[in-house]
Amino acid sequence: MTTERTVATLLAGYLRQAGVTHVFGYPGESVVDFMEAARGDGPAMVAAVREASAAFMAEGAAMCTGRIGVCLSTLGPGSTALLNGVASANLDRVPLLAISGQVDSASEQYRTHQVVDQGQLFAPVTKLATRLEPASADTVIRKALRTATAERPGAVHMTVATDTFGMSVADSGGGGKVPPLAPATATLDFYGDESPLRAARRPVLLAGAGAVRCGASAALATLAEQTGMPVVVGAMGKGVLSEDHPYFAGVLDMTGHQVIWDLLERADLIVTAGFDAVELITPWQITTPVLHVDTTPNTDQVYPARTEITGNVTAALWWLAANSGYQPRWSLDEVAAHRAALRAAWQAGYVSGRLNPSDVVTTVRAVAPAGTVMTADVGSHKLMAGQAWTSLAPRETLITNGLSAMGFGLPAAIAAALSLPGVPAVSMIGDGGFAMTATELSVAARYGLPLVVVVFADGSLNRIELHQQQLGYPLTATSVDRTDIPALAESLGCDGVRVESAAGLEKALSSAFAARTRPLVIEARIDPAQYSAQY
Ligand SMILES: Cc1ncc(C[n+]2csc(CCOP(=O)(O)OP(=O)(O)O)c2C)c(N)n1
Ligand SMILES: [Mg+2]
Repeated sequence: MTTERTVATLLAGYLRQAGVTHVFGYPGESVVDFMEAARGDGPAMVAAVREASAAFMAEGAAMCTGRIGVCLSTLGPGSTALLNGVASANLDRVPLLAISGQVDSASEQYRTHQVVDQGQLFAPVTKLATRLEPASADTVIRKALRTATAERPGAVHMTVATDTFGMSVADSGGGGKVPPLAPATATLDFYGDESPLRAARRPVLLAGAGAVRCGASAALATLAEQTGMPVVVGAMGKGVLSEDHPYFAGVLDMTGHQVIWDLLERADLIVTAGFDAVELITPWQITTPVLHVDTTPNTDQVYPARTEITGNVTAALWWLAANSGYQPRWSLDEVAAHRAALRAAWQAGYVSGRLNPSDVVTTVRAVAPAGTVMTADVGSHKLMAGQAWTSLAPRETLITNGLSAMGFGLPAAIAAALSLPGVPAVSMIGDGGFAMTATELSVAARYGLPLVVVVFADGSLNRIELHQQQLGYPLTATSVDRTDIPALAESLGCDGVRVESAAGLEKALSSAFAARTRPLVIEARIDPAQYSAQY
């Protein structure tokens, strides 16, 4: 039996079934039929201030929920604006479906007004750039969902001509049902003879976003405890081992990174657990042997590995726990001493009596309730927050390290607050990234989100300024024009406050996580000396 429906209702229905609650986008004539189809039973359309932010919102929603994120734009100027966030999700290995309209199919081959070849535009920054046609829509939607979510996940772009949305589709032959959208649950493939972990005396675990996707927290903690292995995590795997765990050993390539690289260099084996090369900032220069454990083979070859275990990361870690002996390799005192050295590294350059970047992170962490989702933007503040923020569970810290595009932090926090009602959300962003996305605050205000936005106001694009200084160049184009951030926030429907000391910040935060219906924006006037000392 076949049922008649339109391409637009078919697509909206598939998204609902895939657990998508929001489509983040910006309207245009070409997509109003889809927006109308989604209006009734959802997913709900959230209008961002610009498409670039909509794509980051979709990425943030996917990161915190584990489900595919969806963003929507019109043709041409809309789709080109969407590009950055789509590339971001792809490089961050986050499942994302980006949908853009296109002129009517009859005129697409010759019209010039607002027409770009979106297939070519998105091909290099997606796993798949496809288009919906009525005859194959049912299959192509499933293909898009499965491609975006299959390991390693990433972005899929879909072009839909204006007239196509309203056309009837025949849903037949087992269509209409979403395919599996998660990593395989139990398979394991072994490459190389023996697990080198049995013989290792100073092994270290290096966990990443793949461990989060496979839900590997319990297996990771058990393996670490049983074999006495310190656990380093990539920035996008933060929280996969609770950072108050005695075997937690820090975040790779965030502030204080040399202490972590020294630990990895001194180890006699690195056991990766869903660690992905996109979680690196510095090149891999150490020669410690690696046992590669991931959902995919070691095709990047950023590090050589003679043994690979591929499949579900959780299953691989349980297998290793059962087959690696019970002899603790590191004592808890040794791991604690390492953590103390790491803490000293991210505190280095602390200036008493000033508002240091580390103060901002630790002060907010101290008052943020358990379960708070924290998003960071990109710059010096990200490196500090990535290390100094204590993550207690996976998907609570949203950081981009693939494309590492400024403009991610605020939209991602808005999406987290929308996707997880009742869950506190805080965004830590630089004044440069804030300037790029500040008007999105009106979206947070529109929905009455109790979001806390902390702007690290140092008057500079600090990360780039430090680089200019190191090269001995005069500072050029790296200052950030001072704005009255609280006044700007209030004009966008938020509360705003400026602080210049840790005590002032504590006061501003005193009711920040209480029941509120307006976002709170805190301009934290920091002294960036700590960044310079650590560069
Ligand atoms: C979209 C984009 N443009 C440029 C860069 C390069 N970049 C990396 S960090 C940085 C400085 C960010 O400044 P700010 O937001 O003030 O954060 P801070 O470094 O001062 O903490 C820049 C320009 C980038 N990552 N993304
Ligand atoms: Mg700055």
